[in-house]
Amino acid sequence: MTSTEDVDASYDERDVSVTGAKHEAAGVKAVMVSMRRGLEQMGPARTLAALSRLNQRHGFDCPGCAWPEEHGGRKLAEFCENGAKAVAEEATKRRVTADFFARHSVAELADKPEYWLSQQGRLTEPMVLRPGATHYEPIDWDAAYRLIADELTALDSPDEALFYTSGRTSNEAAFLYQLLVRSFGTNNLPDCSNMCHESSGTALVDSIGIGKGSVTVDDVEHADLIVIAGQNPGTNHPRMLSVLEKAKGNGAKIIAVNPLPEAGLMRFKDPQKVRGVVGHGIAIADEFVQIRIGGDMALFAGLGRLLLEAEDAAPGTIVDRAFVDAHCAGFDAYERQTRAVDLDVVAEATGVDDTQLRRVAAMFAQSQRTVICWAMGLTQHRHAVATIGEATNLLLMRGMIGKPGAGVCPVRGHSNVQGDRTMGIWEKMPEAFLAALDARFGITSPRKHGHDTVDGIRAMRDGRAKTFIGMGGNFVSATPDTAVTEAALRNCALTVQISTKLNRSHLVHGRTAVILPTLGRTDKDFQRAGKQLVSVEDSMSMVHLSRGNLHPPSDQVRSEVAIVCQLARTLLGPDHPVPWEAFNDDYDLIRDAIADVVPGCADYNTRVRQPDGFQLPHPPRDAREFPTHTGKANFSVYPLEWVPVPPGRLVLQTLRSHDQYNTTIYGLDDRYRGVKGGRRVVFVNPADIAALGFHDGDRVNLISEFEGRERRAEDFRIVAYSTPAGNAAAYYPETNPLVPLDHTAVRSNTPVSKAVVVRLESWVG
Ligand SMILES: Nc1nc2c(c(=O)[nH]1)N[C@H]1C(S)=C(S)[C@@H](COP(=O)(O)OP(=O)(O)OC[C@H]3O[C@@H](n4cnc5c(=O)[nH]c(N)nc54)[C@H](O)[C@@H]3O)O[C@H]1N2
Ligand SMILES: Nc1nc2c(c(=O)[nH]1)N[C@H]1C(S)=C(S)[C@@H](COP(=O)(O)OP(=O)(O)OC[C@H]3O[C@@H](n4cnc5c(=O)[nH]c(N)nc54)[C@H](O)[C@@H]3O)O[C@H]1N2
Ligand SMILES: [Mo]
Repeated sequence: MTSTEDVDASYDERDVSVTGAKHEAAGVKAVMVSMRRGLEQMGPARTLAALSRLNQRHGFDCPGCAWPEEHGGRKLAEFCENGAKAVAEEATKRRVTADFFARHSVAELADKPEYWLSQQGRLTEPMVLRPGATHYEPIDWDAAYRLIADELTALDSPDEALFYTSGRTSNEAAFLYQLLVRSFGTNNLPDCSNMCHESSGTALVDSIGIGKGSVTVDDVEHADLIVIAGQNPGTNHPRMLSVLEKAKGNGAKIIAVNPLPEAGLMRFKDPQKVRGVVGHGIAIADEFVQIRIGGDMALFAGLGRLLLEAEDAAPGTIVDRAFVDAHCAGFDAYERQTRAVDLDVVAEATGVDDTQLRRVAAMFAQSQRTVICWAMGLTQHRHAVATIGEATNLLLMRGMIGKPGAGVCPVRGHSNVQGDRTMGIWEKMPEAFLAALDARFGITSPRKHGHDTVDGIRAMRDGRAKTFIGMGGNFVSATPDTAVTEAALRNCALTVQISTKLNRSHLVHGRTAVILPTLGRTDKDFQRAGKQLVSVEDSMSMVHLSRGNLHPPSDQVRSEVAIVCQLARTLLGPDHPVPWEAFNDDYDLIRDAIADVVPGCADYNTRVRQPDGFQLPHPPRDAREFPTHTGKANFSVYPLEWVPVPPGRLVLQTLRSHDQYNTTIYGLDDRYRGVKGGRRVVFVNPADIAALGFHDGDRVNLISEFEGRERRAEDFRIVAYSTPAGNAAAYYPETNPLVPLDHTAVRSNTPVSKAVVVRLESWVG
């Protein structure tokens, strides 16, 4: 692609077409789609170079999801359709140059959809938008660091700056970034996890003392019962399907809990097997629980009651008394509350009939090794922390933690979101971590907790935060309440985005704005000491290396580590006790520092170089030790909550299509749900469509109602779809304007993106 023309990525939402939803995931079609996207973006040589190194021992970690690689005998192509799309998106040969920014004003680009923006290609040089200017112009690196450092130094307090992180950043870059931020003097480290699995972390720290999943791939493969609640693995964690297939081969039963009959949960065709190429693949779910949005806490509570009754009928068969007595606290209170659960309320909250509830309870009762997996369908609710606590209660009662084949499995999103947390990206890191950091470097980290994502938006809105720096991500489009967030960012003196690709966060900006182009996972990274490696941690606490092998988009693009080190030197001065220059030259030195500071990382450089890396400690998994405030695993007891549907309204969940990565839109086809050529659709139960006086295919506005205020998103095509009555679904980020900033999960402060009360109104074109 030459630099004098744009990539044609225009489309008309009027062309959206809707066919029947698919009931199986993957298969040959998936391979074809991934090859086509690779060839379009990268050409044949780069496609081969990239895909043959993806998730291999000497290759790079997939920038797709955080599901672990298979160890030992990896398949030649250990990737999936959506991993291949993630790679094509990053390794594309398309380029956004200074010339591109000269041709397009910021105002013009701000009118383009995210799809158009991300299709233009990789960012190639640092750019600045001066106060009042209409266009970005080039700036050299040193001048960019100086400009940012001057703005930061001019603040009344370091707490007036926000340092956001998205979850692709390597462990090395994340460790240095939080070190820079704390050296500067603030804990304002909001991250994408605040909008993602924060509720899982909060609930699990209460229940088992560590906010991470307790299972390995091997455990999932050897479980006899796997629950998949609020997760769409066929699209968002496709490599999980082959593990589920293996588990089924070993005799596991699978229960899918979801308002939608997602293709990957129903059937799966492994494209790497002949069986995947013909026929209808294998059935995944033995039991599909089509739950009402927000009904999961009631489901787990109802199952708890039925399990306690099963214990009464056959004492000693259900409750693992030895485990509960030795390792748990709060069982009595849990038992009292759970025996009193009203099964009529459970039926109302879940929409699940008594027969199915009892069938599911029997599956739990018969299981010797249960794993519960979940993702955003549980975490993005007002009562998310309580819901995850309730799911964990079921496992604790049955002694299903800290033994092979059983445990909790929050399936993470971004490929290194878990690692970033381990490295200190959190607005409230524990004292022990801060003390170790201070001791290692001779700095004094601030102790006052910082802003998370939602509080950070409030701070910018209210003028309490004036500088925003984003280490990756697309803050404007990923966060709730788009109008409020946009105004908040425009209220800043400076916004800086360290990015691989163009996105809307470059176009909704502070008085001055800077774009710093950076290397991605697939790019080669050379520093003074030679070729550098980085490391990442997957959803199951495995830490391993990632080595890019492609030529970077331009010689102007810097690694995240280099950007942090050079900014730190400019901001903190040459006498700062952290050896920024040496860290920049040789990432082994960063890993030595990580080994000294981060728990479980001793001997990091050696262990990360073992063929499959190493696993971080997890006391509940490793030794049935529970480092909670009671020193035991805690049953959690919260009042039962669910999401009733107000009359004439729908409860809307905002979710991902099969053709996007969060705010990066790969394409316009949600193949498994049968939507093609557009994204402004709303899936509604056919009975609701009729009751509300509409027809399939009508165009409507969505109006969200929260605490007396209305928010609007216009012109969506109604698609009749299988979802419980009263529920609806539409894609994120188009629906983020509807999600109220102040509607967040209790305790985790995660925006409630899966339960937005809306009414429909005819769209008048
Ligand atoms: N290809 C691709 N891969 C990705 C991503 C991507 O955008 N594209 N994003 C990455 C990230 S950051 C994340 S966090 C993960 C997200 O992975 P998921 O959590 O699978 O993503 P969502 O599309 O938000 O899907 C939520 C699922 O929960 C269901 N659900 C909604 N409400 C409820 C409820 O109340 N109860 C229950 N039981 N189910 C409910 C929805 O129907 C849907 O199936 O994927 C990661 N992987
Ligand atoms: N309504 C609604 N809102 C949601 C959600 C939802 O389900 N519904 N889900 C939430 C969830 S789970 C998440 S995780 C957040 C996601 O929030 P973010 O992580 O902020 O968003 P992404 O779309 O993943 O960010 C994409 C951008 O990251 C940059 N990028 C990609 N790779 C790299 C890299 O290697 N380095 C750097 N520096 N930059 C890179 C590119 O410029 C790209 O444009 O959104 C949340 N928002
Ligand atoms: Mo996420």
